[in-house]
Amino acid sequence: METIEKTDLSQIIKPENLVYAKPELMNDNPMHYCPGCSHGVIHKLIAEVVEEMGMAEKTIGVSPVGCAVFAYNYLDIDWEEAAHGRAPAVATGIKRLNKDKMVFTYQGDGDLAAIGTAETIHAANRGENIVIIFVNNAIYGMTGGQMSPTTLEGMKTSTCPHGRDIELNGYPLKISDLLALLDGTCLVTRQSVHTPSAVKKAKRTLRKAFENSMAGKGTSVVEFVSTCSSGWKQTPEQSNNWMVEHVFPSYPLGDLKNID
Ligand SMILES: Cc1ncc(C[n+]2csc(CCOP(=O)(O)OP(=O)(O)O)c2C)c(N)n1
Repeated sequence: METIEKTDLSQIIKPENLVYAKPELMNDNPMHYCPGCSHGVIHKLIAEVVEEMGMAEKTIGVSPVGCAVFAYNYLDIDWEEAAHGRAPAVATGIKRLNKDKMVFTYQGDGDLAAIGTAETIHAANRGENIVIIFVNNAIYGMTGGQMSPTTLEGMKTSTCPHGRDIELNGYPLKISDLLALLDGTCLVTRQSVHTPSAVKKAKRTLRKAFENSMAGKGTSVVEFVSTCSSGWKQTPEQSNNWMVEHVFPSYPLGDLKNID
């Protein structure tokens, strides 16, 4: 088979002309995520922040079940796998035994706000010094687009093809708002990566969250309101627009709590 030689960009691009470089912590494995999925950009932000903080050797991610499970294929840090919903409990144990490590969970809404509600609320209520990264695409992406607790009213999914019915299914769960009420949380914020400026803002907030965890300030929760073009049955562009038009009004971006 023909081998493709890797081009050493540093030989071609002068440092003063370099506008972007892939973080070293992101490896060259081809990503399996669907076109338009937010996971890739969020992975990149984690890699950049960890790298810029000089914490590459001291960061441990905990990924449970859902599309997030494959994060360990792309980010060259230490990872621990957790059962569905259990990441905050596993992260608690890791952080308590390794106080010098920077520990975070990486969870979807089905994972964090359904099967893992108890683990999430209690870890945050204990004020564990971990970062909870919550990728909220309002759907169970990996298993075929079923309704999740955060699915919007009227939103169609494979298990509510006529749209979420409040009488039947209850209200969309604003779990970050709940977490902000707990004394153990120091930062609870809702971000997105749908535009370059949103990405920049999200990165700053993510860094603050990681710094909080190392300063022992308690639990930081960074929710990323995200797209799932496959689950939503839209093109990447449509899903980005649909998120702005329909999801942001229910899950508005910004800090819900930020204690310095
Ligand atoms: C104990 C257990 N129950 C159910 C499943 C099946 N399952 C795998 S992924 C998933 C949904 C994950 O959805 P979400 O957390 O929203 O993540 P996404 O795939 O949307 O990123 C479910 C129910 C499982 N693997 N383990």
